[in-house]
Order: sequence, then structure tokens, then C-alpha cells
Amino acid sequence: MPIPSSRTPARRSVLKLLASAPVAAAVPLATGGPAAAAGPGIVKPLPPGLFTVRGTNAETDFAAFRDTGLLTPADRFFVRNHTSTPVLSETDWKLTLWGSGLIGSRAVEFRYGDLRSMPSVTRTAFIECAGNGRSFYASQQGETVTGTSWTLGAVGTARWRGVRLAEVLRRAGVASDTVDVMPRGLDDPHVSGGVSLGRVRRPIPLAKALDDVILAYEMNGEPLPYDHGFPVRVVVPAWVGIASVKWVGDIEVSTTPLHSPWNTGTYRLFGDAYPPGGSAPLTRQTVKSAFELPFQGRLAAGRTRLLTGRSWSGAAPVSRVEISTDGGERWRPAVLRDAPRRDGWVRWAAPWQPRRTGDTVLMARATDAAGNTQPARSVHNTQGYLFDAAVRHPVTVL
Ligand SMILES: Nc1nc2c(c(=O)[nH]1)N[C@H]1C(S)=C(S)[C@@H](COP(=O)(O)O)O[C@H]1N2
Ligand SMILES: [Mo]
Repeated sequence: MPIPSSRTPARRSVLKLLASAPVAAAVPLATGGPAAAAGPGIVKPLPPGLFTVRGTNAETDFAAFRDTGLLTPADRFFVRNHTSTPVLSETDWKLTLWGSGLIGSRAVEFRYGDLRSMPSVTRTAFIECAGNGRSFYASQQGETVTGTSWTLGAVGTARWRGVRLAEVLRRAGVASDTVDVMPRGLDDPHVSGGVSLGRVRRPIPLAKALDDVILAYEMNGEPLPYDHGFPVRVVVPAWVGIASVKWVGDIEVSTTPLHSPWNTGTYRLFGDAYPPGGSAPLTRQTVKSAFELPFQGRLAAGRTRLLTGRSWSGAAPVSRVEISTDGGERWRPAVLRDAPRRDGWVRWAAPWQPRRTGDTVLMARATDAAGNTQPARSVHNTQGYLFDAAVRHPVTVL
């Protein structure tokens, strides 16, 4: 195992990890025992109150965003791992571009230092799992879906710095008839139902790859943490999180359309509302809103409380947010605390003085500059992606 240098941010976490279960698969330890093996293969600490562990993943408790700014600190950014976090070294790392779409079909390698010496770009963008909000298909709409039962915390916003994928492709020499590029992660192959699907990989159309995709090596001004793709990850702003491949090791560049299980079997919409072969592969995220308050939270009657939350959309900046404190009967505008921005979220606030004691339901509903608004009900799909309905948030007034 490569011992992480003190320059890498997660060194302390790794040392802590080495001293205790759970064990990341990439850190071979002889602790053994089913209890140790059952934990998520995540390097950073996951304190209760900040995270809820869901299988190999960790969801940020939305209330934990309340004391954060626009950017989500790395120590509370959700983690979605198909397997477990590999602890890689930047000196051993290389990125290989290969395939029919490279001029002369000649593979080209980039080292970490090569990327670091290229012109950099910095961009603030959220990354959100396509399944964020999935649990509400069941709890709010009574519908059956498969997949991780996220509430609304499989999202975070960071300032990503790296090189444009367009620049790396240009240096590698891309043939004019290229259609798709497919980044692939260095984490272990994903096994589903006893079948290995290979390493996580998903095609990106060339036009998108040349537009705003980043090969990021920094998150919020620090080297990427291990769990978020150290040393280099793909960032596809505002697209389904699966497009933002972590620990990228190679990119296939192709003159014919590419396929992987992540754009055929999953990350498409299947169900009654969709064609038998499913929708087109998912791209942008939908509109969502969340209160920075625990579910079943308790509030004091008669006292004014500032309700806060965030709204975001993959399609356009969020321009309007309304809230309801009576389960959707009456709505009033929330005050936006950030300028609407592309690929980002806005923080909002609304004062509320609950008068009557008892249970009630808070709701928030956002509209983006493209006119997308959160409906009362999401259209069902079997894998529970892209939940966009206004979420019913129960609270008790005491
Ligand atoms: N190599 C690799 N990349 C990956 C994944 C993965 O399991 N392996 N998960 C994807 C999914 S489904 C999501 S939602 C995002 C989550 O990014 P984060 O863990 O940094 O929050 O990473 C994506 N990139
Ligand atoms: Mo995801």
C-alpha cells in the first residue's frame, strides 16, 4: 500500500482508519471479522450528525449545511462509492487516453505533473447523485423503486480546480469524427447480482466533453480528498453525479458511440411513462429544494424562527423559491441569499412564527430561470432517479 505523503489531505484520516474499523478495501489490514468488513470503504470520518451511512455510501444530513457557506467543506461532502475508496499516490498515477478517436489511434499518457503544469480553470459546481431524493418516491408517493434510499443530502457544492478536458483532448490529438469519450475509474470493478460490470465508466458526448468538463485535482483549494477522487476526478457540472468519474485512470476516445452499464441499464428512466428501452441516458439534474432542518424537527410555538434551506437545478440558475408551512395550502416567497448562478445552488431564508402547537409539514418549491418548477408529484421511474417534487418535511411545534 502506498503510504500517503503528508501533503495529501486525508493522511490523518487514514491513520485513524488504520487504527480502527471500518476498513477500506484499498488498505489491506488483518483486522478481519464480519463487523470490520461490513463498514463502508470510506476513508474520512463520518460522524453521526453530519452523515448517515447507507451501504458503501454516506449521505450528508441536510441540517449540517446550515452552518456552511455556499461551498460544502470536504469533511461534510456526501460520498457515493460503487465499491470503496482506493488510496492512490499521485506519483504512480497516470491518465491514458486511447481509442479510435485519437489521431492514428495512438494512446497518449499524462502524468499528474503534466496536468499540474497546464493552464488551470476553477469553477464552482454542485455534484449530485441522480438518485438523490429517491426515498420520497416510496414515502411520499407510495411507489416502489430500487437503489439507495437517499433523502436530500446526496448533493454538495465545491470549487473545483483542474484542467479542461478539452485541453487534454486537444493535446492528445482528437480525430474530427470522434463522437464519445468514456472516462473510467481506478476503483475496484463493480459487482452487481454476482456479475462484474467492470470498473465504473460512462460515456460523455464529445460536444459536452469539449464544453465545460474539468479534470479536477483540487476541491475548495486543497488537493482532492481520497474519497472524492484523489488524485484526479472528472467534474461534469450539473449532470448526474455518475458522469463525474472519480479516480480517473483512462479515457476511451471513440469514433463510434460508446456504451457501458452506466448508460444502458442504469442512469436512464424506465417505467410506465417511458419507452420500453428506457429514456435517453440521463444528463442534467432536475430542480430540488431542502430545508436545513432535521426531519421531525421540533420548533417552539410563538417564537420567530428563521427557516433556511437551499435550492438547485441542473438546467438553469434558481430564480425563485416559495415555502409553505401548512403542507402546501398556502405559499409565500423565501428571500434568496445568493445571486442565482449556473451549476450552483442558492441559499434562502424565510422567517416563520408558528402559532399553533402540533404536527405540521414544511415544503419548499423552487423555479429556475428556464421556467422549470417543482411539481406536486414526480413521474415514477423504476430506479427512482431525478426526484423533483416538493418534499414534505414534517416538524412538530411545541
Ligand atoms: N470511479 C468512480 N467514480 C464515481 C463513482 C464511483 O463509484 N466510482 N460514483 C459516482 C456517483 S454515482 C456519484 S453520485 C459521484 C459522487 O461523488 P462524491 O462521492 O465525490 O460525492 O461520483 C461518481 N463517480
Ligand atoms: Mo450517483
